[in-house]
Amino acid sequence: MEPVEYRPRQKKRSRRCVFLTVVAVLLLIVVLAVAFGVALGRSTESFKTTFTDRCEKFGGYDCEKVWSAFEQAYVGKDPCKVPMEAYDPLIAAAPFQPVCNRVMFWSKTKDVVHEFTAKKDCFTTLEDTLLGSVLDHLTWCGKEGSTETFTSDCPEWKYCENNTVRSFWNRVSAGFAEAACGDATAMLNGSIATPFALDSIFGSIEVKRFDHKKMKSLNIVLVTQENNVSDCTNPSLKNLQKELDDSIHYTCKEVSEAQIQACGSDPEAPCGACW
Ligand code: N1C
Repeated sequence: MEPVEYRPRQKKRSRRCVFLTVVAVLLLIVVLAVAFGVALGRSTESFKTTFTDRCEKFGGYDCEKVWSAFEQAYVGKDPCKVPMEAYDPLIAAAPFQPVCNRVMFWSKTKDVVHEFTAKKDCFTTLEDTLLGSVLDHLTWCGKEGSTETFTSDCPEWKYCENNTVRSFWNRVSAGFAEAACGDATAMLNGSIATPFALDSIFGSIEVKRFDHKKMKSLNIVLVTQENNVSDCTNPSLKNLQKELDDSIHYTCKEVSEAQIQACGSDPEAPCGACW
């Protein structure tokens, strides 16, 4: 019963214990690192798959080439330091064709507009073009020192203005607006106090890019609801008119959301003059 005899064995056992714990922790780190790497790779792969699938479905483009032009804008960069010009090569790879008399802009009315354009083939929105349709509803960004595309934890606009996604929409919206020709339409929201907001993409980018040599008129459809807040005399719409070149004819009409929905559902309704 001399405890002294047992001490060396206890020491040996506890050393083995420490050794096994260290090995287990190292193994866990390796497994986690591999899983994380695979997950990252998958995020790039699945994003690229969505991109190319949508691009192939659209048809008429070399989607590998469009993907490379897209990727170079943000991969390996701080996601807060991607200016809209970073997407210039993308626009060059998939240029906007002029759209005459069918172009539809919108601001704070995305759902009404797309519900209408989905039912009736009268207007072309940015989401009906290759770049708009491929990237709609997606989030992406890069990271300094990485070749990956990340789809989560990308900074929002509130956090930094020159972020990957916002700069994309700014750049493609600019290209889309420059190509607008003939009579153009814009659906604005009559349920808010400022239907034409200077800090919106429509207000800060598109209206400033209209080419008066190509565009004849801008026709505002102010989408109203029962308890409407704004009408065509709204001061923000005066700001809009001030932004337009004198040679672009301006009109504004208040149209209820119900009427727009009815126009969309009526197969006999003419394209332009339903409201
Ligand atoms: O800031 P907005 O509207 O005025 O931008 C809308 C305006 C439209 O005329 C489109 O041509 O700019 C174009 N556009 C899109 O097509 C688009 N699809 C998806 C701008 N933004 C677009 N998004 C996303 O919605 C994008 O993330 C951007 O920040 C919002 C802008 O919506 P908004 O404020 O209602």
